[in-house]
Amino acid sequence: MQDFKTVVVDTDFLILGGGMAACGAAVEAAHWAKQNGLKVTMVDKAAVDRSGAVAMGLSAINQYVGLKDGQNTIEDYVNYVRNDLMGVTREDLVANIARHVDSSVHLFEKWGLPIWTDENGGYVHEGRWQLMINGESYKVVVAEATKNAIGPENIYERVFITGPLMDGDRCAGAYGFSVRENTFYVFRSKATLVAMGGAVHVFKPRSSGEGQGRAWYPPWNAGASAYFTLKAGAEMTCQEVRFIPVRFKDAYGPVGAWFLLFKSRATSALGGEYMQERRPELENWLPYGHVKPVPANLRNYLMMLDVMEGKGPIYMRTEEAIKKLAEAAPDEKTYKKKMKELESEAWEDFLDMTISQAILWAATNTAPEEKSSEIAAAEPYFIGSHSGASGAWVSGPEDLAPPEYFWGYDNMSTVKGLFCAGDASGASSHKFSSGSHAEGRIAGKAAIRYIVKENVALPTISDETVEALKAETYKPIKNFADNSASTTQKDVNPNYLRPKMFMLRLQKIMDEYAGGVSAQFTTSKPMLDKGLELLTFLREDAEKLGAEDLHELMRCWENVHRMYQAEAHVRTVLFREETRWPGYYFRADYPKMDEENWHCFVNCRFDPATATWEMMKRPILHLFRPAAQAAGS
Ligand code: SFD
Ligand code: AMP
Repeated sequence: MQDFKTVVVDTDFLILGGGMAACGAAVEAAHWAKQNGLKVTMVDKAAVDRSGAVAMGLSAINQYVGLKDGQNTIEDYVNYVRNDLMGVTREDLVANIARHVDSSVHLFEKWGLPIWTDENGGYVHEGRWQLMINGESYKVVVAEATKNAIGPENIYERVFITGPLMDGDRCAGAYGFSVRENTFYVFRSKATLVAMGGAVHVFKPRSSGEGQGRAWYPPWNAGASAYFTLKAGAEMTCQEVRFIPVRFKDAYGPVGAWFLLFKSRATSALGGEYMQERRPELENWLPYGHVKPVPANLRNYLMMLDVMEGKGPIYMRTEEAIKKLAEAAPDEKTYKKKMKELESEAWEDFLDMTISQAILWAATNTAPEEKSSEIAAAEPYFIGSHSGASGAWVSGPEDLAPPEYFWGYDNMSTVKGLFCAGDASGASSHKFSSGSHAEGRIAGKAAIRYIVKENVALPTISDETVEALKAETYKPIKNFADNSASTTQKDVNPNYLRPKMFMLRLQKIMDEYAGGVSAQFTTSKPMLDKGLELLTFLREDAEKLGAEDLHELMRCWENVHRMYQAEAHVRTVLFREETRWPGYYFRADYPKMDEENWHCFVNCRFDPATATWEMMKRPILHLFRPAAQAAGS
């Protein structure tokens, strides 16, 4: 086996990840750090310019409250989020993000992001909360501001974070490895922010075989946030709340612009509009069945009912929507011009953020103004920033959070010195790219305050600890190097398991037992129990992962991270004995919502010392009017 050198980096505030939340944290923390003579360091497994979910760009900013123009109030946003999550939301966290998100959007614009404006200079809205952008360079713009704020010399790119560095009960940094060089990194810090995104490819994707690797959310967000916080011993929340997005089938193009901007209908192959025809079903999910917009999972559910009755494929009626919008034109010439404009907007929507969808349209001779496109419910994702809610249980802001939700510093997890934001923090959905950036800013400021106020010192980490973490990190390299010569076919070896096979096994377990696509998103106690048993064997076999090179080493650890996310999910779905989010998953043995017993958060904690899990209920406390009411789209 090769030699791997060890580099120890000392910093005050360590930011893990280089995505939207991380970049928000960096710009805000840089300001406060400068005033206090502190150092801020960022570590990303990729290159910040094009890392994370916004790598390809985006075509909309999905959270803009518009407080400046009095368009909406914070309470409006909280109501919208609470309703969309079937009542399960930390209102203090959502409100805190909502009151800061507009300023992140204004910063993006100042830094050079083109936001569409109308003839009066106002922002063009996609829907009530969403703004249209020319977003192909969104991430580059946000990254540039980050580099300017903390200095490129403080950004470590292509360094994969493996796990947390602990100093007793506080988080004191992280360790990981370069995916390009033989270097093991130990980052010692006074405060650490986890912002390494959500988890993709925990479940078997619809795109397997020929389309393997394709997904809606980025496959390189592989559960590092969940692993890190679990391994640090932090309490986690909403681990059952996976997100199933409806997407253009096979290339995962988002649907928001079609439903909201183009005002398209989705119909079954027979022409029926499930959102109308199936409306009576919503009565079974009150009060949430009555709110506007209909919660995302219930929209999914109504579509799934059509699919289960054999009425598929389901189509986004793009040609109908485009023609309807153009028909408002007063004459033929304006009509033609409008048609061209809409056609280019339709392509731009995907070229800005999901290029593979535009390629699929081209490959299948699809002109959206002429032909409908199939849509389908995708496989489950773990993402605290969109319409899922999984993540760490974090402290709310002092002025809004009730005592049950407050323990000192905004966005600090239940572990001292460990902060979380974006996909990494839970129960505060619908923050998207802009809200994640804003939440990063909130967490970044709080982390600096924590360092200064608590006068935190750098930890002492023994050489033995460093050597043990290093040996654990590179074990897959050793497994492979020691054993690969014993067989002629490197993939087949009794002494190690390559990461791809490991991932396929994890995905199969989750798909079949935890309610994936091929199980029609349905599971039950016996299925979950069996899934847990199989996950136990998988955990044993994780010791035998083998990596041929540094790239495969990253793949090994990504899959270990996914496995922990999977177990947290299975245990939480098992604990919550009801079906609260039909359309995300169904408990066949508890097919109804049970407000009396389960109007609560389900939290869990992994004890790293004993490798045991603890499950608990936490109360949902309302800060705003809890009435289920129209919140608008
Ligand atoms: O319409 C490690 N999102 C959308 N948000 C919007 O505001 N508008 C849209 O139009 C959106 N759409 C959309 C979106 C996402 C995707 C993939 C598509 C379309 C195709 C959602 C947002 O992008 C999302 O909510 C935020 O980006 C979340 O921010 P954050 O910071 O929680 O995650 P990140 O940006 O993905 O960054 C994660 C970072 O972690 C790094 N990382 N670093 C070190 N070690 C490890 N082990 C690591 N693992 C991960 C990553 O490299 C990255 O830097 S629409 O469809 O909804
Ligand atoms: P998506 O493209 O599905 O990620 O959605 C982008 C934004 O539009 C998110 O804020 C969604 O919640 C919202 N959205 C998507 N479809 C609908 C719909 N049919 N009704 C209301 N809001 C929607």
